Amino acid sequence: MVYRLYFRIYNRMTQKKLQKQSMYAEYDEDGDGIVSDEELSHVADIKKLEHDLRKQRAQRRMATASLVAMASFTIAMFFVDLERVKALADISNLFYLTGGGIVSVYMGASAIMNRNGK
Ligand SMILES: [Ca+2]
Repeated sequence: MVYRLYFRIYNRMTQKKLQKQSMYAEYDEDGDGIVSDEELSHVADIKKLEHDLRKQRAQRRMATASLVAMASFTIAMFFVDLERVKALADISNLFYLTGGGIVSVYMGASAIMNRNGK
């Protein structure tokens, strides 16, 4: 009984509160100003999730940029004279193949990840 009371007092004394506008405030899930052990244990999961989201966003941007580049290249070809288009034919073929490859790999990978529930 005395031990339990002592433990509660000790617990209250050692509880660490966050300073104002702390960078760790985002880990305080219930907003009581204290990051508990349980909340700290979620930090690794949150960090991994944020990392995955950043990676997905970068991949999506890359695929979008490839689509936009291919579209604008195609539109630009209408305003270039025929000799230059013929001269660029080899390069533009590779350009379309790699652009299409990037987009199709992105779509395939996101479809597989959705199926796996990740
Ligand atoms: Ca808390």
